Amino acid sequence: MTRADAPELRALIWDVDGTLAETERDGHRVAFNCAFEAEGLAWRWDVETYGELLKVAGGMERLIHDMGGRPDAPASDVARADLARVLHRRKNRCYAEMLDAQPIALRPGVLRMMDECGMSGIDQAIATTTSRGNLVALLDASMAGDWRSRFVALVCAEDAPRKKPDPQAYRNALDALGLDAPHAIAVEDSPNGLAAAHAAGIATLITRSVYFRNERFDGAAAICDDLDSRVVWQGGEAAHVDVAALRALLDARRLMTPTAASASLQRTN
Ligand code: XBP
Ligand code: MG
Repeated sequence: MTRADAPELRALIWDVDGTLAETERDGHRVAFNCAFEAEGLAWRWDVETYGELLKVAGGMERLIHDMGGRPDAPASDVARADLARVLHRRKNRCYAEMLDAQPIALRPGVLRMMDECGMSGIDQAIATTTSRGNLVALLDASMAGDWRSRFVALVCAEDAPRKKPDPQAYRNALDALGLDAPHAIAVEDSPNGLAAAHAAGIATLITRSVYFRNERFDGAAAICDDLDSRVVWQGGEAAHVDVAALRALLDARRLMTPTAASASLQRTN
């Protein structure tokens, strides 16, 4: 396939937690601890423990998973689910209050790339495992102006209840964009997110968040430490992520055999 007949890049689909901002370590984790305290529980999730728990996608699911290892958790599944609901609701309130009091900054290059996509006619959508309320709390606090108008679709937990690594959120985003997968790139930070986008057939740019600095991310289309840093893909690299780099990595991917496309892109620095 030549450059001329390669499908054009038409949309960027953004993950939220860990990708737009470091919301896991500094936001959700702290808010879960706030909820434990508010509900009179001595449970606390430190930075390292929470990193392990991130293997479980979804805050509610994470709570229930964690209760499995706690002798002081309710005994029955029903009672655990009830407590998880109470804690999760409280956690989301704590999260919104925290962000309102002290916004978490967007990661380097995120706003620049959103602006560049807007200027280049590349549509944007959100595909996240978190709730719409949490997304709104984050972006109301961290982005000036009418941020909603930047996105064709906001696909959140309410729209895609099957959490990543299930591809539901990404498939819904493609439907809303009216696009086939080869016209889109996903921006992700986690193995579950990469697996979800991959299963939807979408090439994925990994921007490593603090919790996933040392993951292998086999099958990623490109990897960077953040969008303002050097980005590498199979057969190319650029000093930072921009629209030209996104187009180049998509083109490079189309020329590849399936084996090369799923190969690992490890750090060379
Ligand atoms: C990240 C998640 C979420 C958040 C917490 O989602 O897995 O569960 O940790 O949010 P993504 P909730 O990376 O897809 O944005 O408590 O609302 O689940
Ligand atoms: Mg994420």
